[in-house]
Amino acid sequence: MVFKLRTRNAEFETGTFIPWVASGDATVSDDVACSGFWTARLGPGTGYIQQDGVAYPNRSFEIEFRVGAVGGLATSPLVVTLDFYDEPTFGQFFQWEQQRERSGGAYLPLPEPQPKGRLLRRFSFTVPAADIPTVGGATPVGCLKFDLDAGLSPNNTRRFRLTFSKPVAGGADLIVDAIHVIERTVP
Ligand SMILES: [Ca+2]
Repeated sequence: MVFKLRTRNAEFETGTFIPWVASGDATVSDDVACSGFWTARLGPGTGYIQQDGVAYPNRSFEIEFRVGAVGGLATSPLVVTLDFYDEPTFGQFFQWEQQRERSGGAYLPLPEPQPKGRLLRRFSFTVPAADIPTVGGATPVGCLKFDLDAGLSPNNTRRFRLTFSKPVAGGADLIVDAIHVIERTVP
């Protein structure tokens, strides 16, 4: 069996989002993290983070991550989606990412967010607000760890798009950290 870790900057320890793309109230923070020192932080409004990557067809996918609510009660769920696309090349989105990386992470306007290609399958999972533990104190803090079976990538899969979103404004900020997409060959 062959496995690959498909997310890049999975732990946010670069202190930047690159190559994640963030929208709305989403920051990279070193106040309180689930692992290491840095984490993605969503809130107080709505927001999401998203990453595109290479994926092969007919592989089994898992999503690992940690989540916590900083210093109070979560009132928003956390929604995870993993989309599989058939487009073999990266579009404007990826070129933008490369350009941003070369420029040292300088601000560039966000590109058109729609990926090229056809959506083949969507895996979606919601962590209810009531299940997200309140965390605080010295970093790293004890977040809730998930290990989701996201099923098989369909025929013609060439790329994934992973999104974590806080869809409801208000409540404690959510931290999401140590995000790994694991692709395995099926025995
Ligand atoms: Ca981290």
